[in-house]
Amino acid sequence: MALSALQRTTFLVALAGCSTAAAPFLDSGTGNEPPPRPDAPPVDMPPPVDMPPPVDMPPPVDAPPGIYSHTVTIDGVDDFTAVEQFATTSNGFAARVTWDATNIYIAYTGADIVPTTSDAKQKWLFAYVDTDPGAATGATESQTYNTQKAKFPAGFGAEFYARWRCDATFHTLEKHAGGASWSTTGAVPPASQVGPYLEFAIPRVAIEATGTTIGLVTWMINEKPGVEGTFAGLFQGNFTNGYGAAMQLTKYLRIDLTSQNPPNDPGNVAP
Ligand SMILES: [Ca+2]
Ligand SMILES: [Ca+2]
Repeated sequence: MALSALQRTTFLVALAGCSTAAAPFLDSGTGNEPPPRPDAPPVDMPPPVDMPPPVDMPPPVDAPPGIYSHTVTIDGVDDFTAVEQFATTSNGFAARVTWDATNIYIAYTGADIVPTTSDAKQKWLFAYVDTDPGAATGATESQTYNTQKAKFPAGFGAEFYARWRCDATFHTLEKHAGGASWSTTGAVPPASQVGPYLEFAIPRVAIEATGTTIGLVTWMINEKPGVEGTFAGLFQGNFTNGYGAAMQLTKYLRIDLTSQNPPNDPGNVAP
């Protein structure tokens, strides 16, 4: 339908009112400003301000070293590395130790780890832990098995120990309860044994280890009457294998949780 003249006018005014792009120049009133020329060049945008060049980071100067950490999978497969290996007081037995933010990992190899070994129900692997080495706290001697125990090295006082019975049917985490008393905790260390290889983890939370160092001593015993013996101690030369009514240990592994040094670094031998 054709628009009437009045309708067309209203429609065009409405269009003009809506337009901004075509808004006419409005004199501000001074009358001195020349109207912009239709071909006035666009106002130049200021040139972009150059971003300042990246400041070179200064090279690290004596940057703090990383800390040593290695997570082991408890699956019966040996995944310890060369720097985590330790000779023991027995030629046929080797120890492995490493750690991460969550656990201390310990492994042993040797014929008596095989559950069918003779006297398997009377052979044990012990791992005693000092959560504050040097602080003169905790037990100065191990728990007695039959007639044997160990006396700890200077500076080592145990708060906990893990024990593994070589028939592979029993292992626990024990807590020092004062004097010669120990009590079994509810934390059973994850462990896996395959043939002559045993690996287990001691959760740092289970031993209430909140400091930056942890002391560790490990060894094995046979508690069978008549053939009692103490052997396979961590660190070759720690003690002389044999019957140990009070076997004097002379060395422990001092784990420094803030150090980049690997487990078998000579600096970790204490005292
Ligand atoms: Ca493993
Ligand atoms: Ca202690």
